[in-house]
Amino acid sequence: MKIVYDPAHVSHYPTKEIDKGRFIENPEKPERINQIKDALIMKGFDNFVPPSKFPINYIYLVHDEEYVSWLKAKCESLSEDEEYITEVFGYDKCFDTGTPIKRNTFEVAKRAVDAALTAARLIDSNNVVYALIRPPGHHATRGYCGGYCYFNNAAICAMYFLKRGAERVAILDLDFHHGNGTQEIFYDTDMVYYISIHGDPKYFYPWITGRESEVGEGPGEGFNLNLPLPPKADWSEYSAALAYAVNEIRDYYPDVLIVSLGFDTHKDDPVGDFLLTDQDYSKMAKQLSKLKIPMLVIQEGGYNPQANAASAVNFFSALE
Ligand code: SP5
Ligand code: ZN
Repeated sequence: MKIVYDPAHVSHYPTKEIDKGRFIENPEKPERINQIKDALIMKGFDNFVPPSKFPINYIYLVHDEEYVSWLKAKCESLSEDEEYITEVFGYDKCFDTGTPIKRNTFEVAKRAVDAALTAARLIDSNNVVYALIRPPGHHATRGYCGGYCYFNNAAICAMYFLKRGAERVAILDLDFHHGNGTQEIFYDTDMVYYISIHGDPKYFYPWITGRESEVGEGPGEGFNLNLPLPPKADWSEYSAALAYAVNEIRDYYPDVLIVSLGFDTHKDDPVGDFLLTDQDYSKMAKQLSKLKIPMLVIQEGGYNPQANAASAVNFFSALE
């Protein structure tokens, strides 16, 4: 399995966020994915590929130019250690106070897109490629950053596949949080089927999206599926939702499946609130392998570096 990884991600390192009016430590740290990389190497995965550069136009397939220029200008206005947290939504093109912007954020977020696109380009009719990237992407909407996400890596890759002639793309979002950005971007199309299993937004971020009643609109009606689970959901509840999702994907018969993979579903994750164990990630991968559809796996959340590493090793060992 090819793994696309770019060591330059370390130069985006948010340190804080505002949660319920207080500063807390920001968990979206470089160690999150470096520990995954080290553990995969230890396990014998050695097919690492550096990202190629792609033109900025790929980002415009998904994001508004106004948002992209705002983010770039904001980064350029900051000094080395300055960390900008949104003050007024709408004036700032960021929808929460958990997504700090630093001087290198634009550059690193762009490089994550490049790594994801490099992985997408490596997809052929019968393989799995893993984009081991940060910052994550699934909360980023067309016009806003948020939820530690700046560019929607998975959505940009879906557009890439459509441009390259795919007729149908499925996105299975397994991060603990609902991918409000990805849902929004493809809400009105039947060419991308977005399916997400996540903590019920009645209790968890992003609060305002992720309900079962959100089914898509216009031609997209029926091509958006939310499977919210209660707090402390374990493998018995999770696997039932996953089996349902896998059946939906099989019936849709996409040319490619993009998996937005977050390990914040792990029982030891400090942000998520499910109870999945290390072993459950092997079972998860086995269910997905049955599909026999080319699979682009894109890293989203997961905030306990050790749990991330164990989960990733089990997931990718079971896929191979
Ligand atoms: C990509 C991704 O996983 N983004 C998640 C963003 C979640 N941000 C808000 C988290 C607020 C949680 N506050 C509770 C602190 C628990 N100790
Ligand atoms: Zn998450």
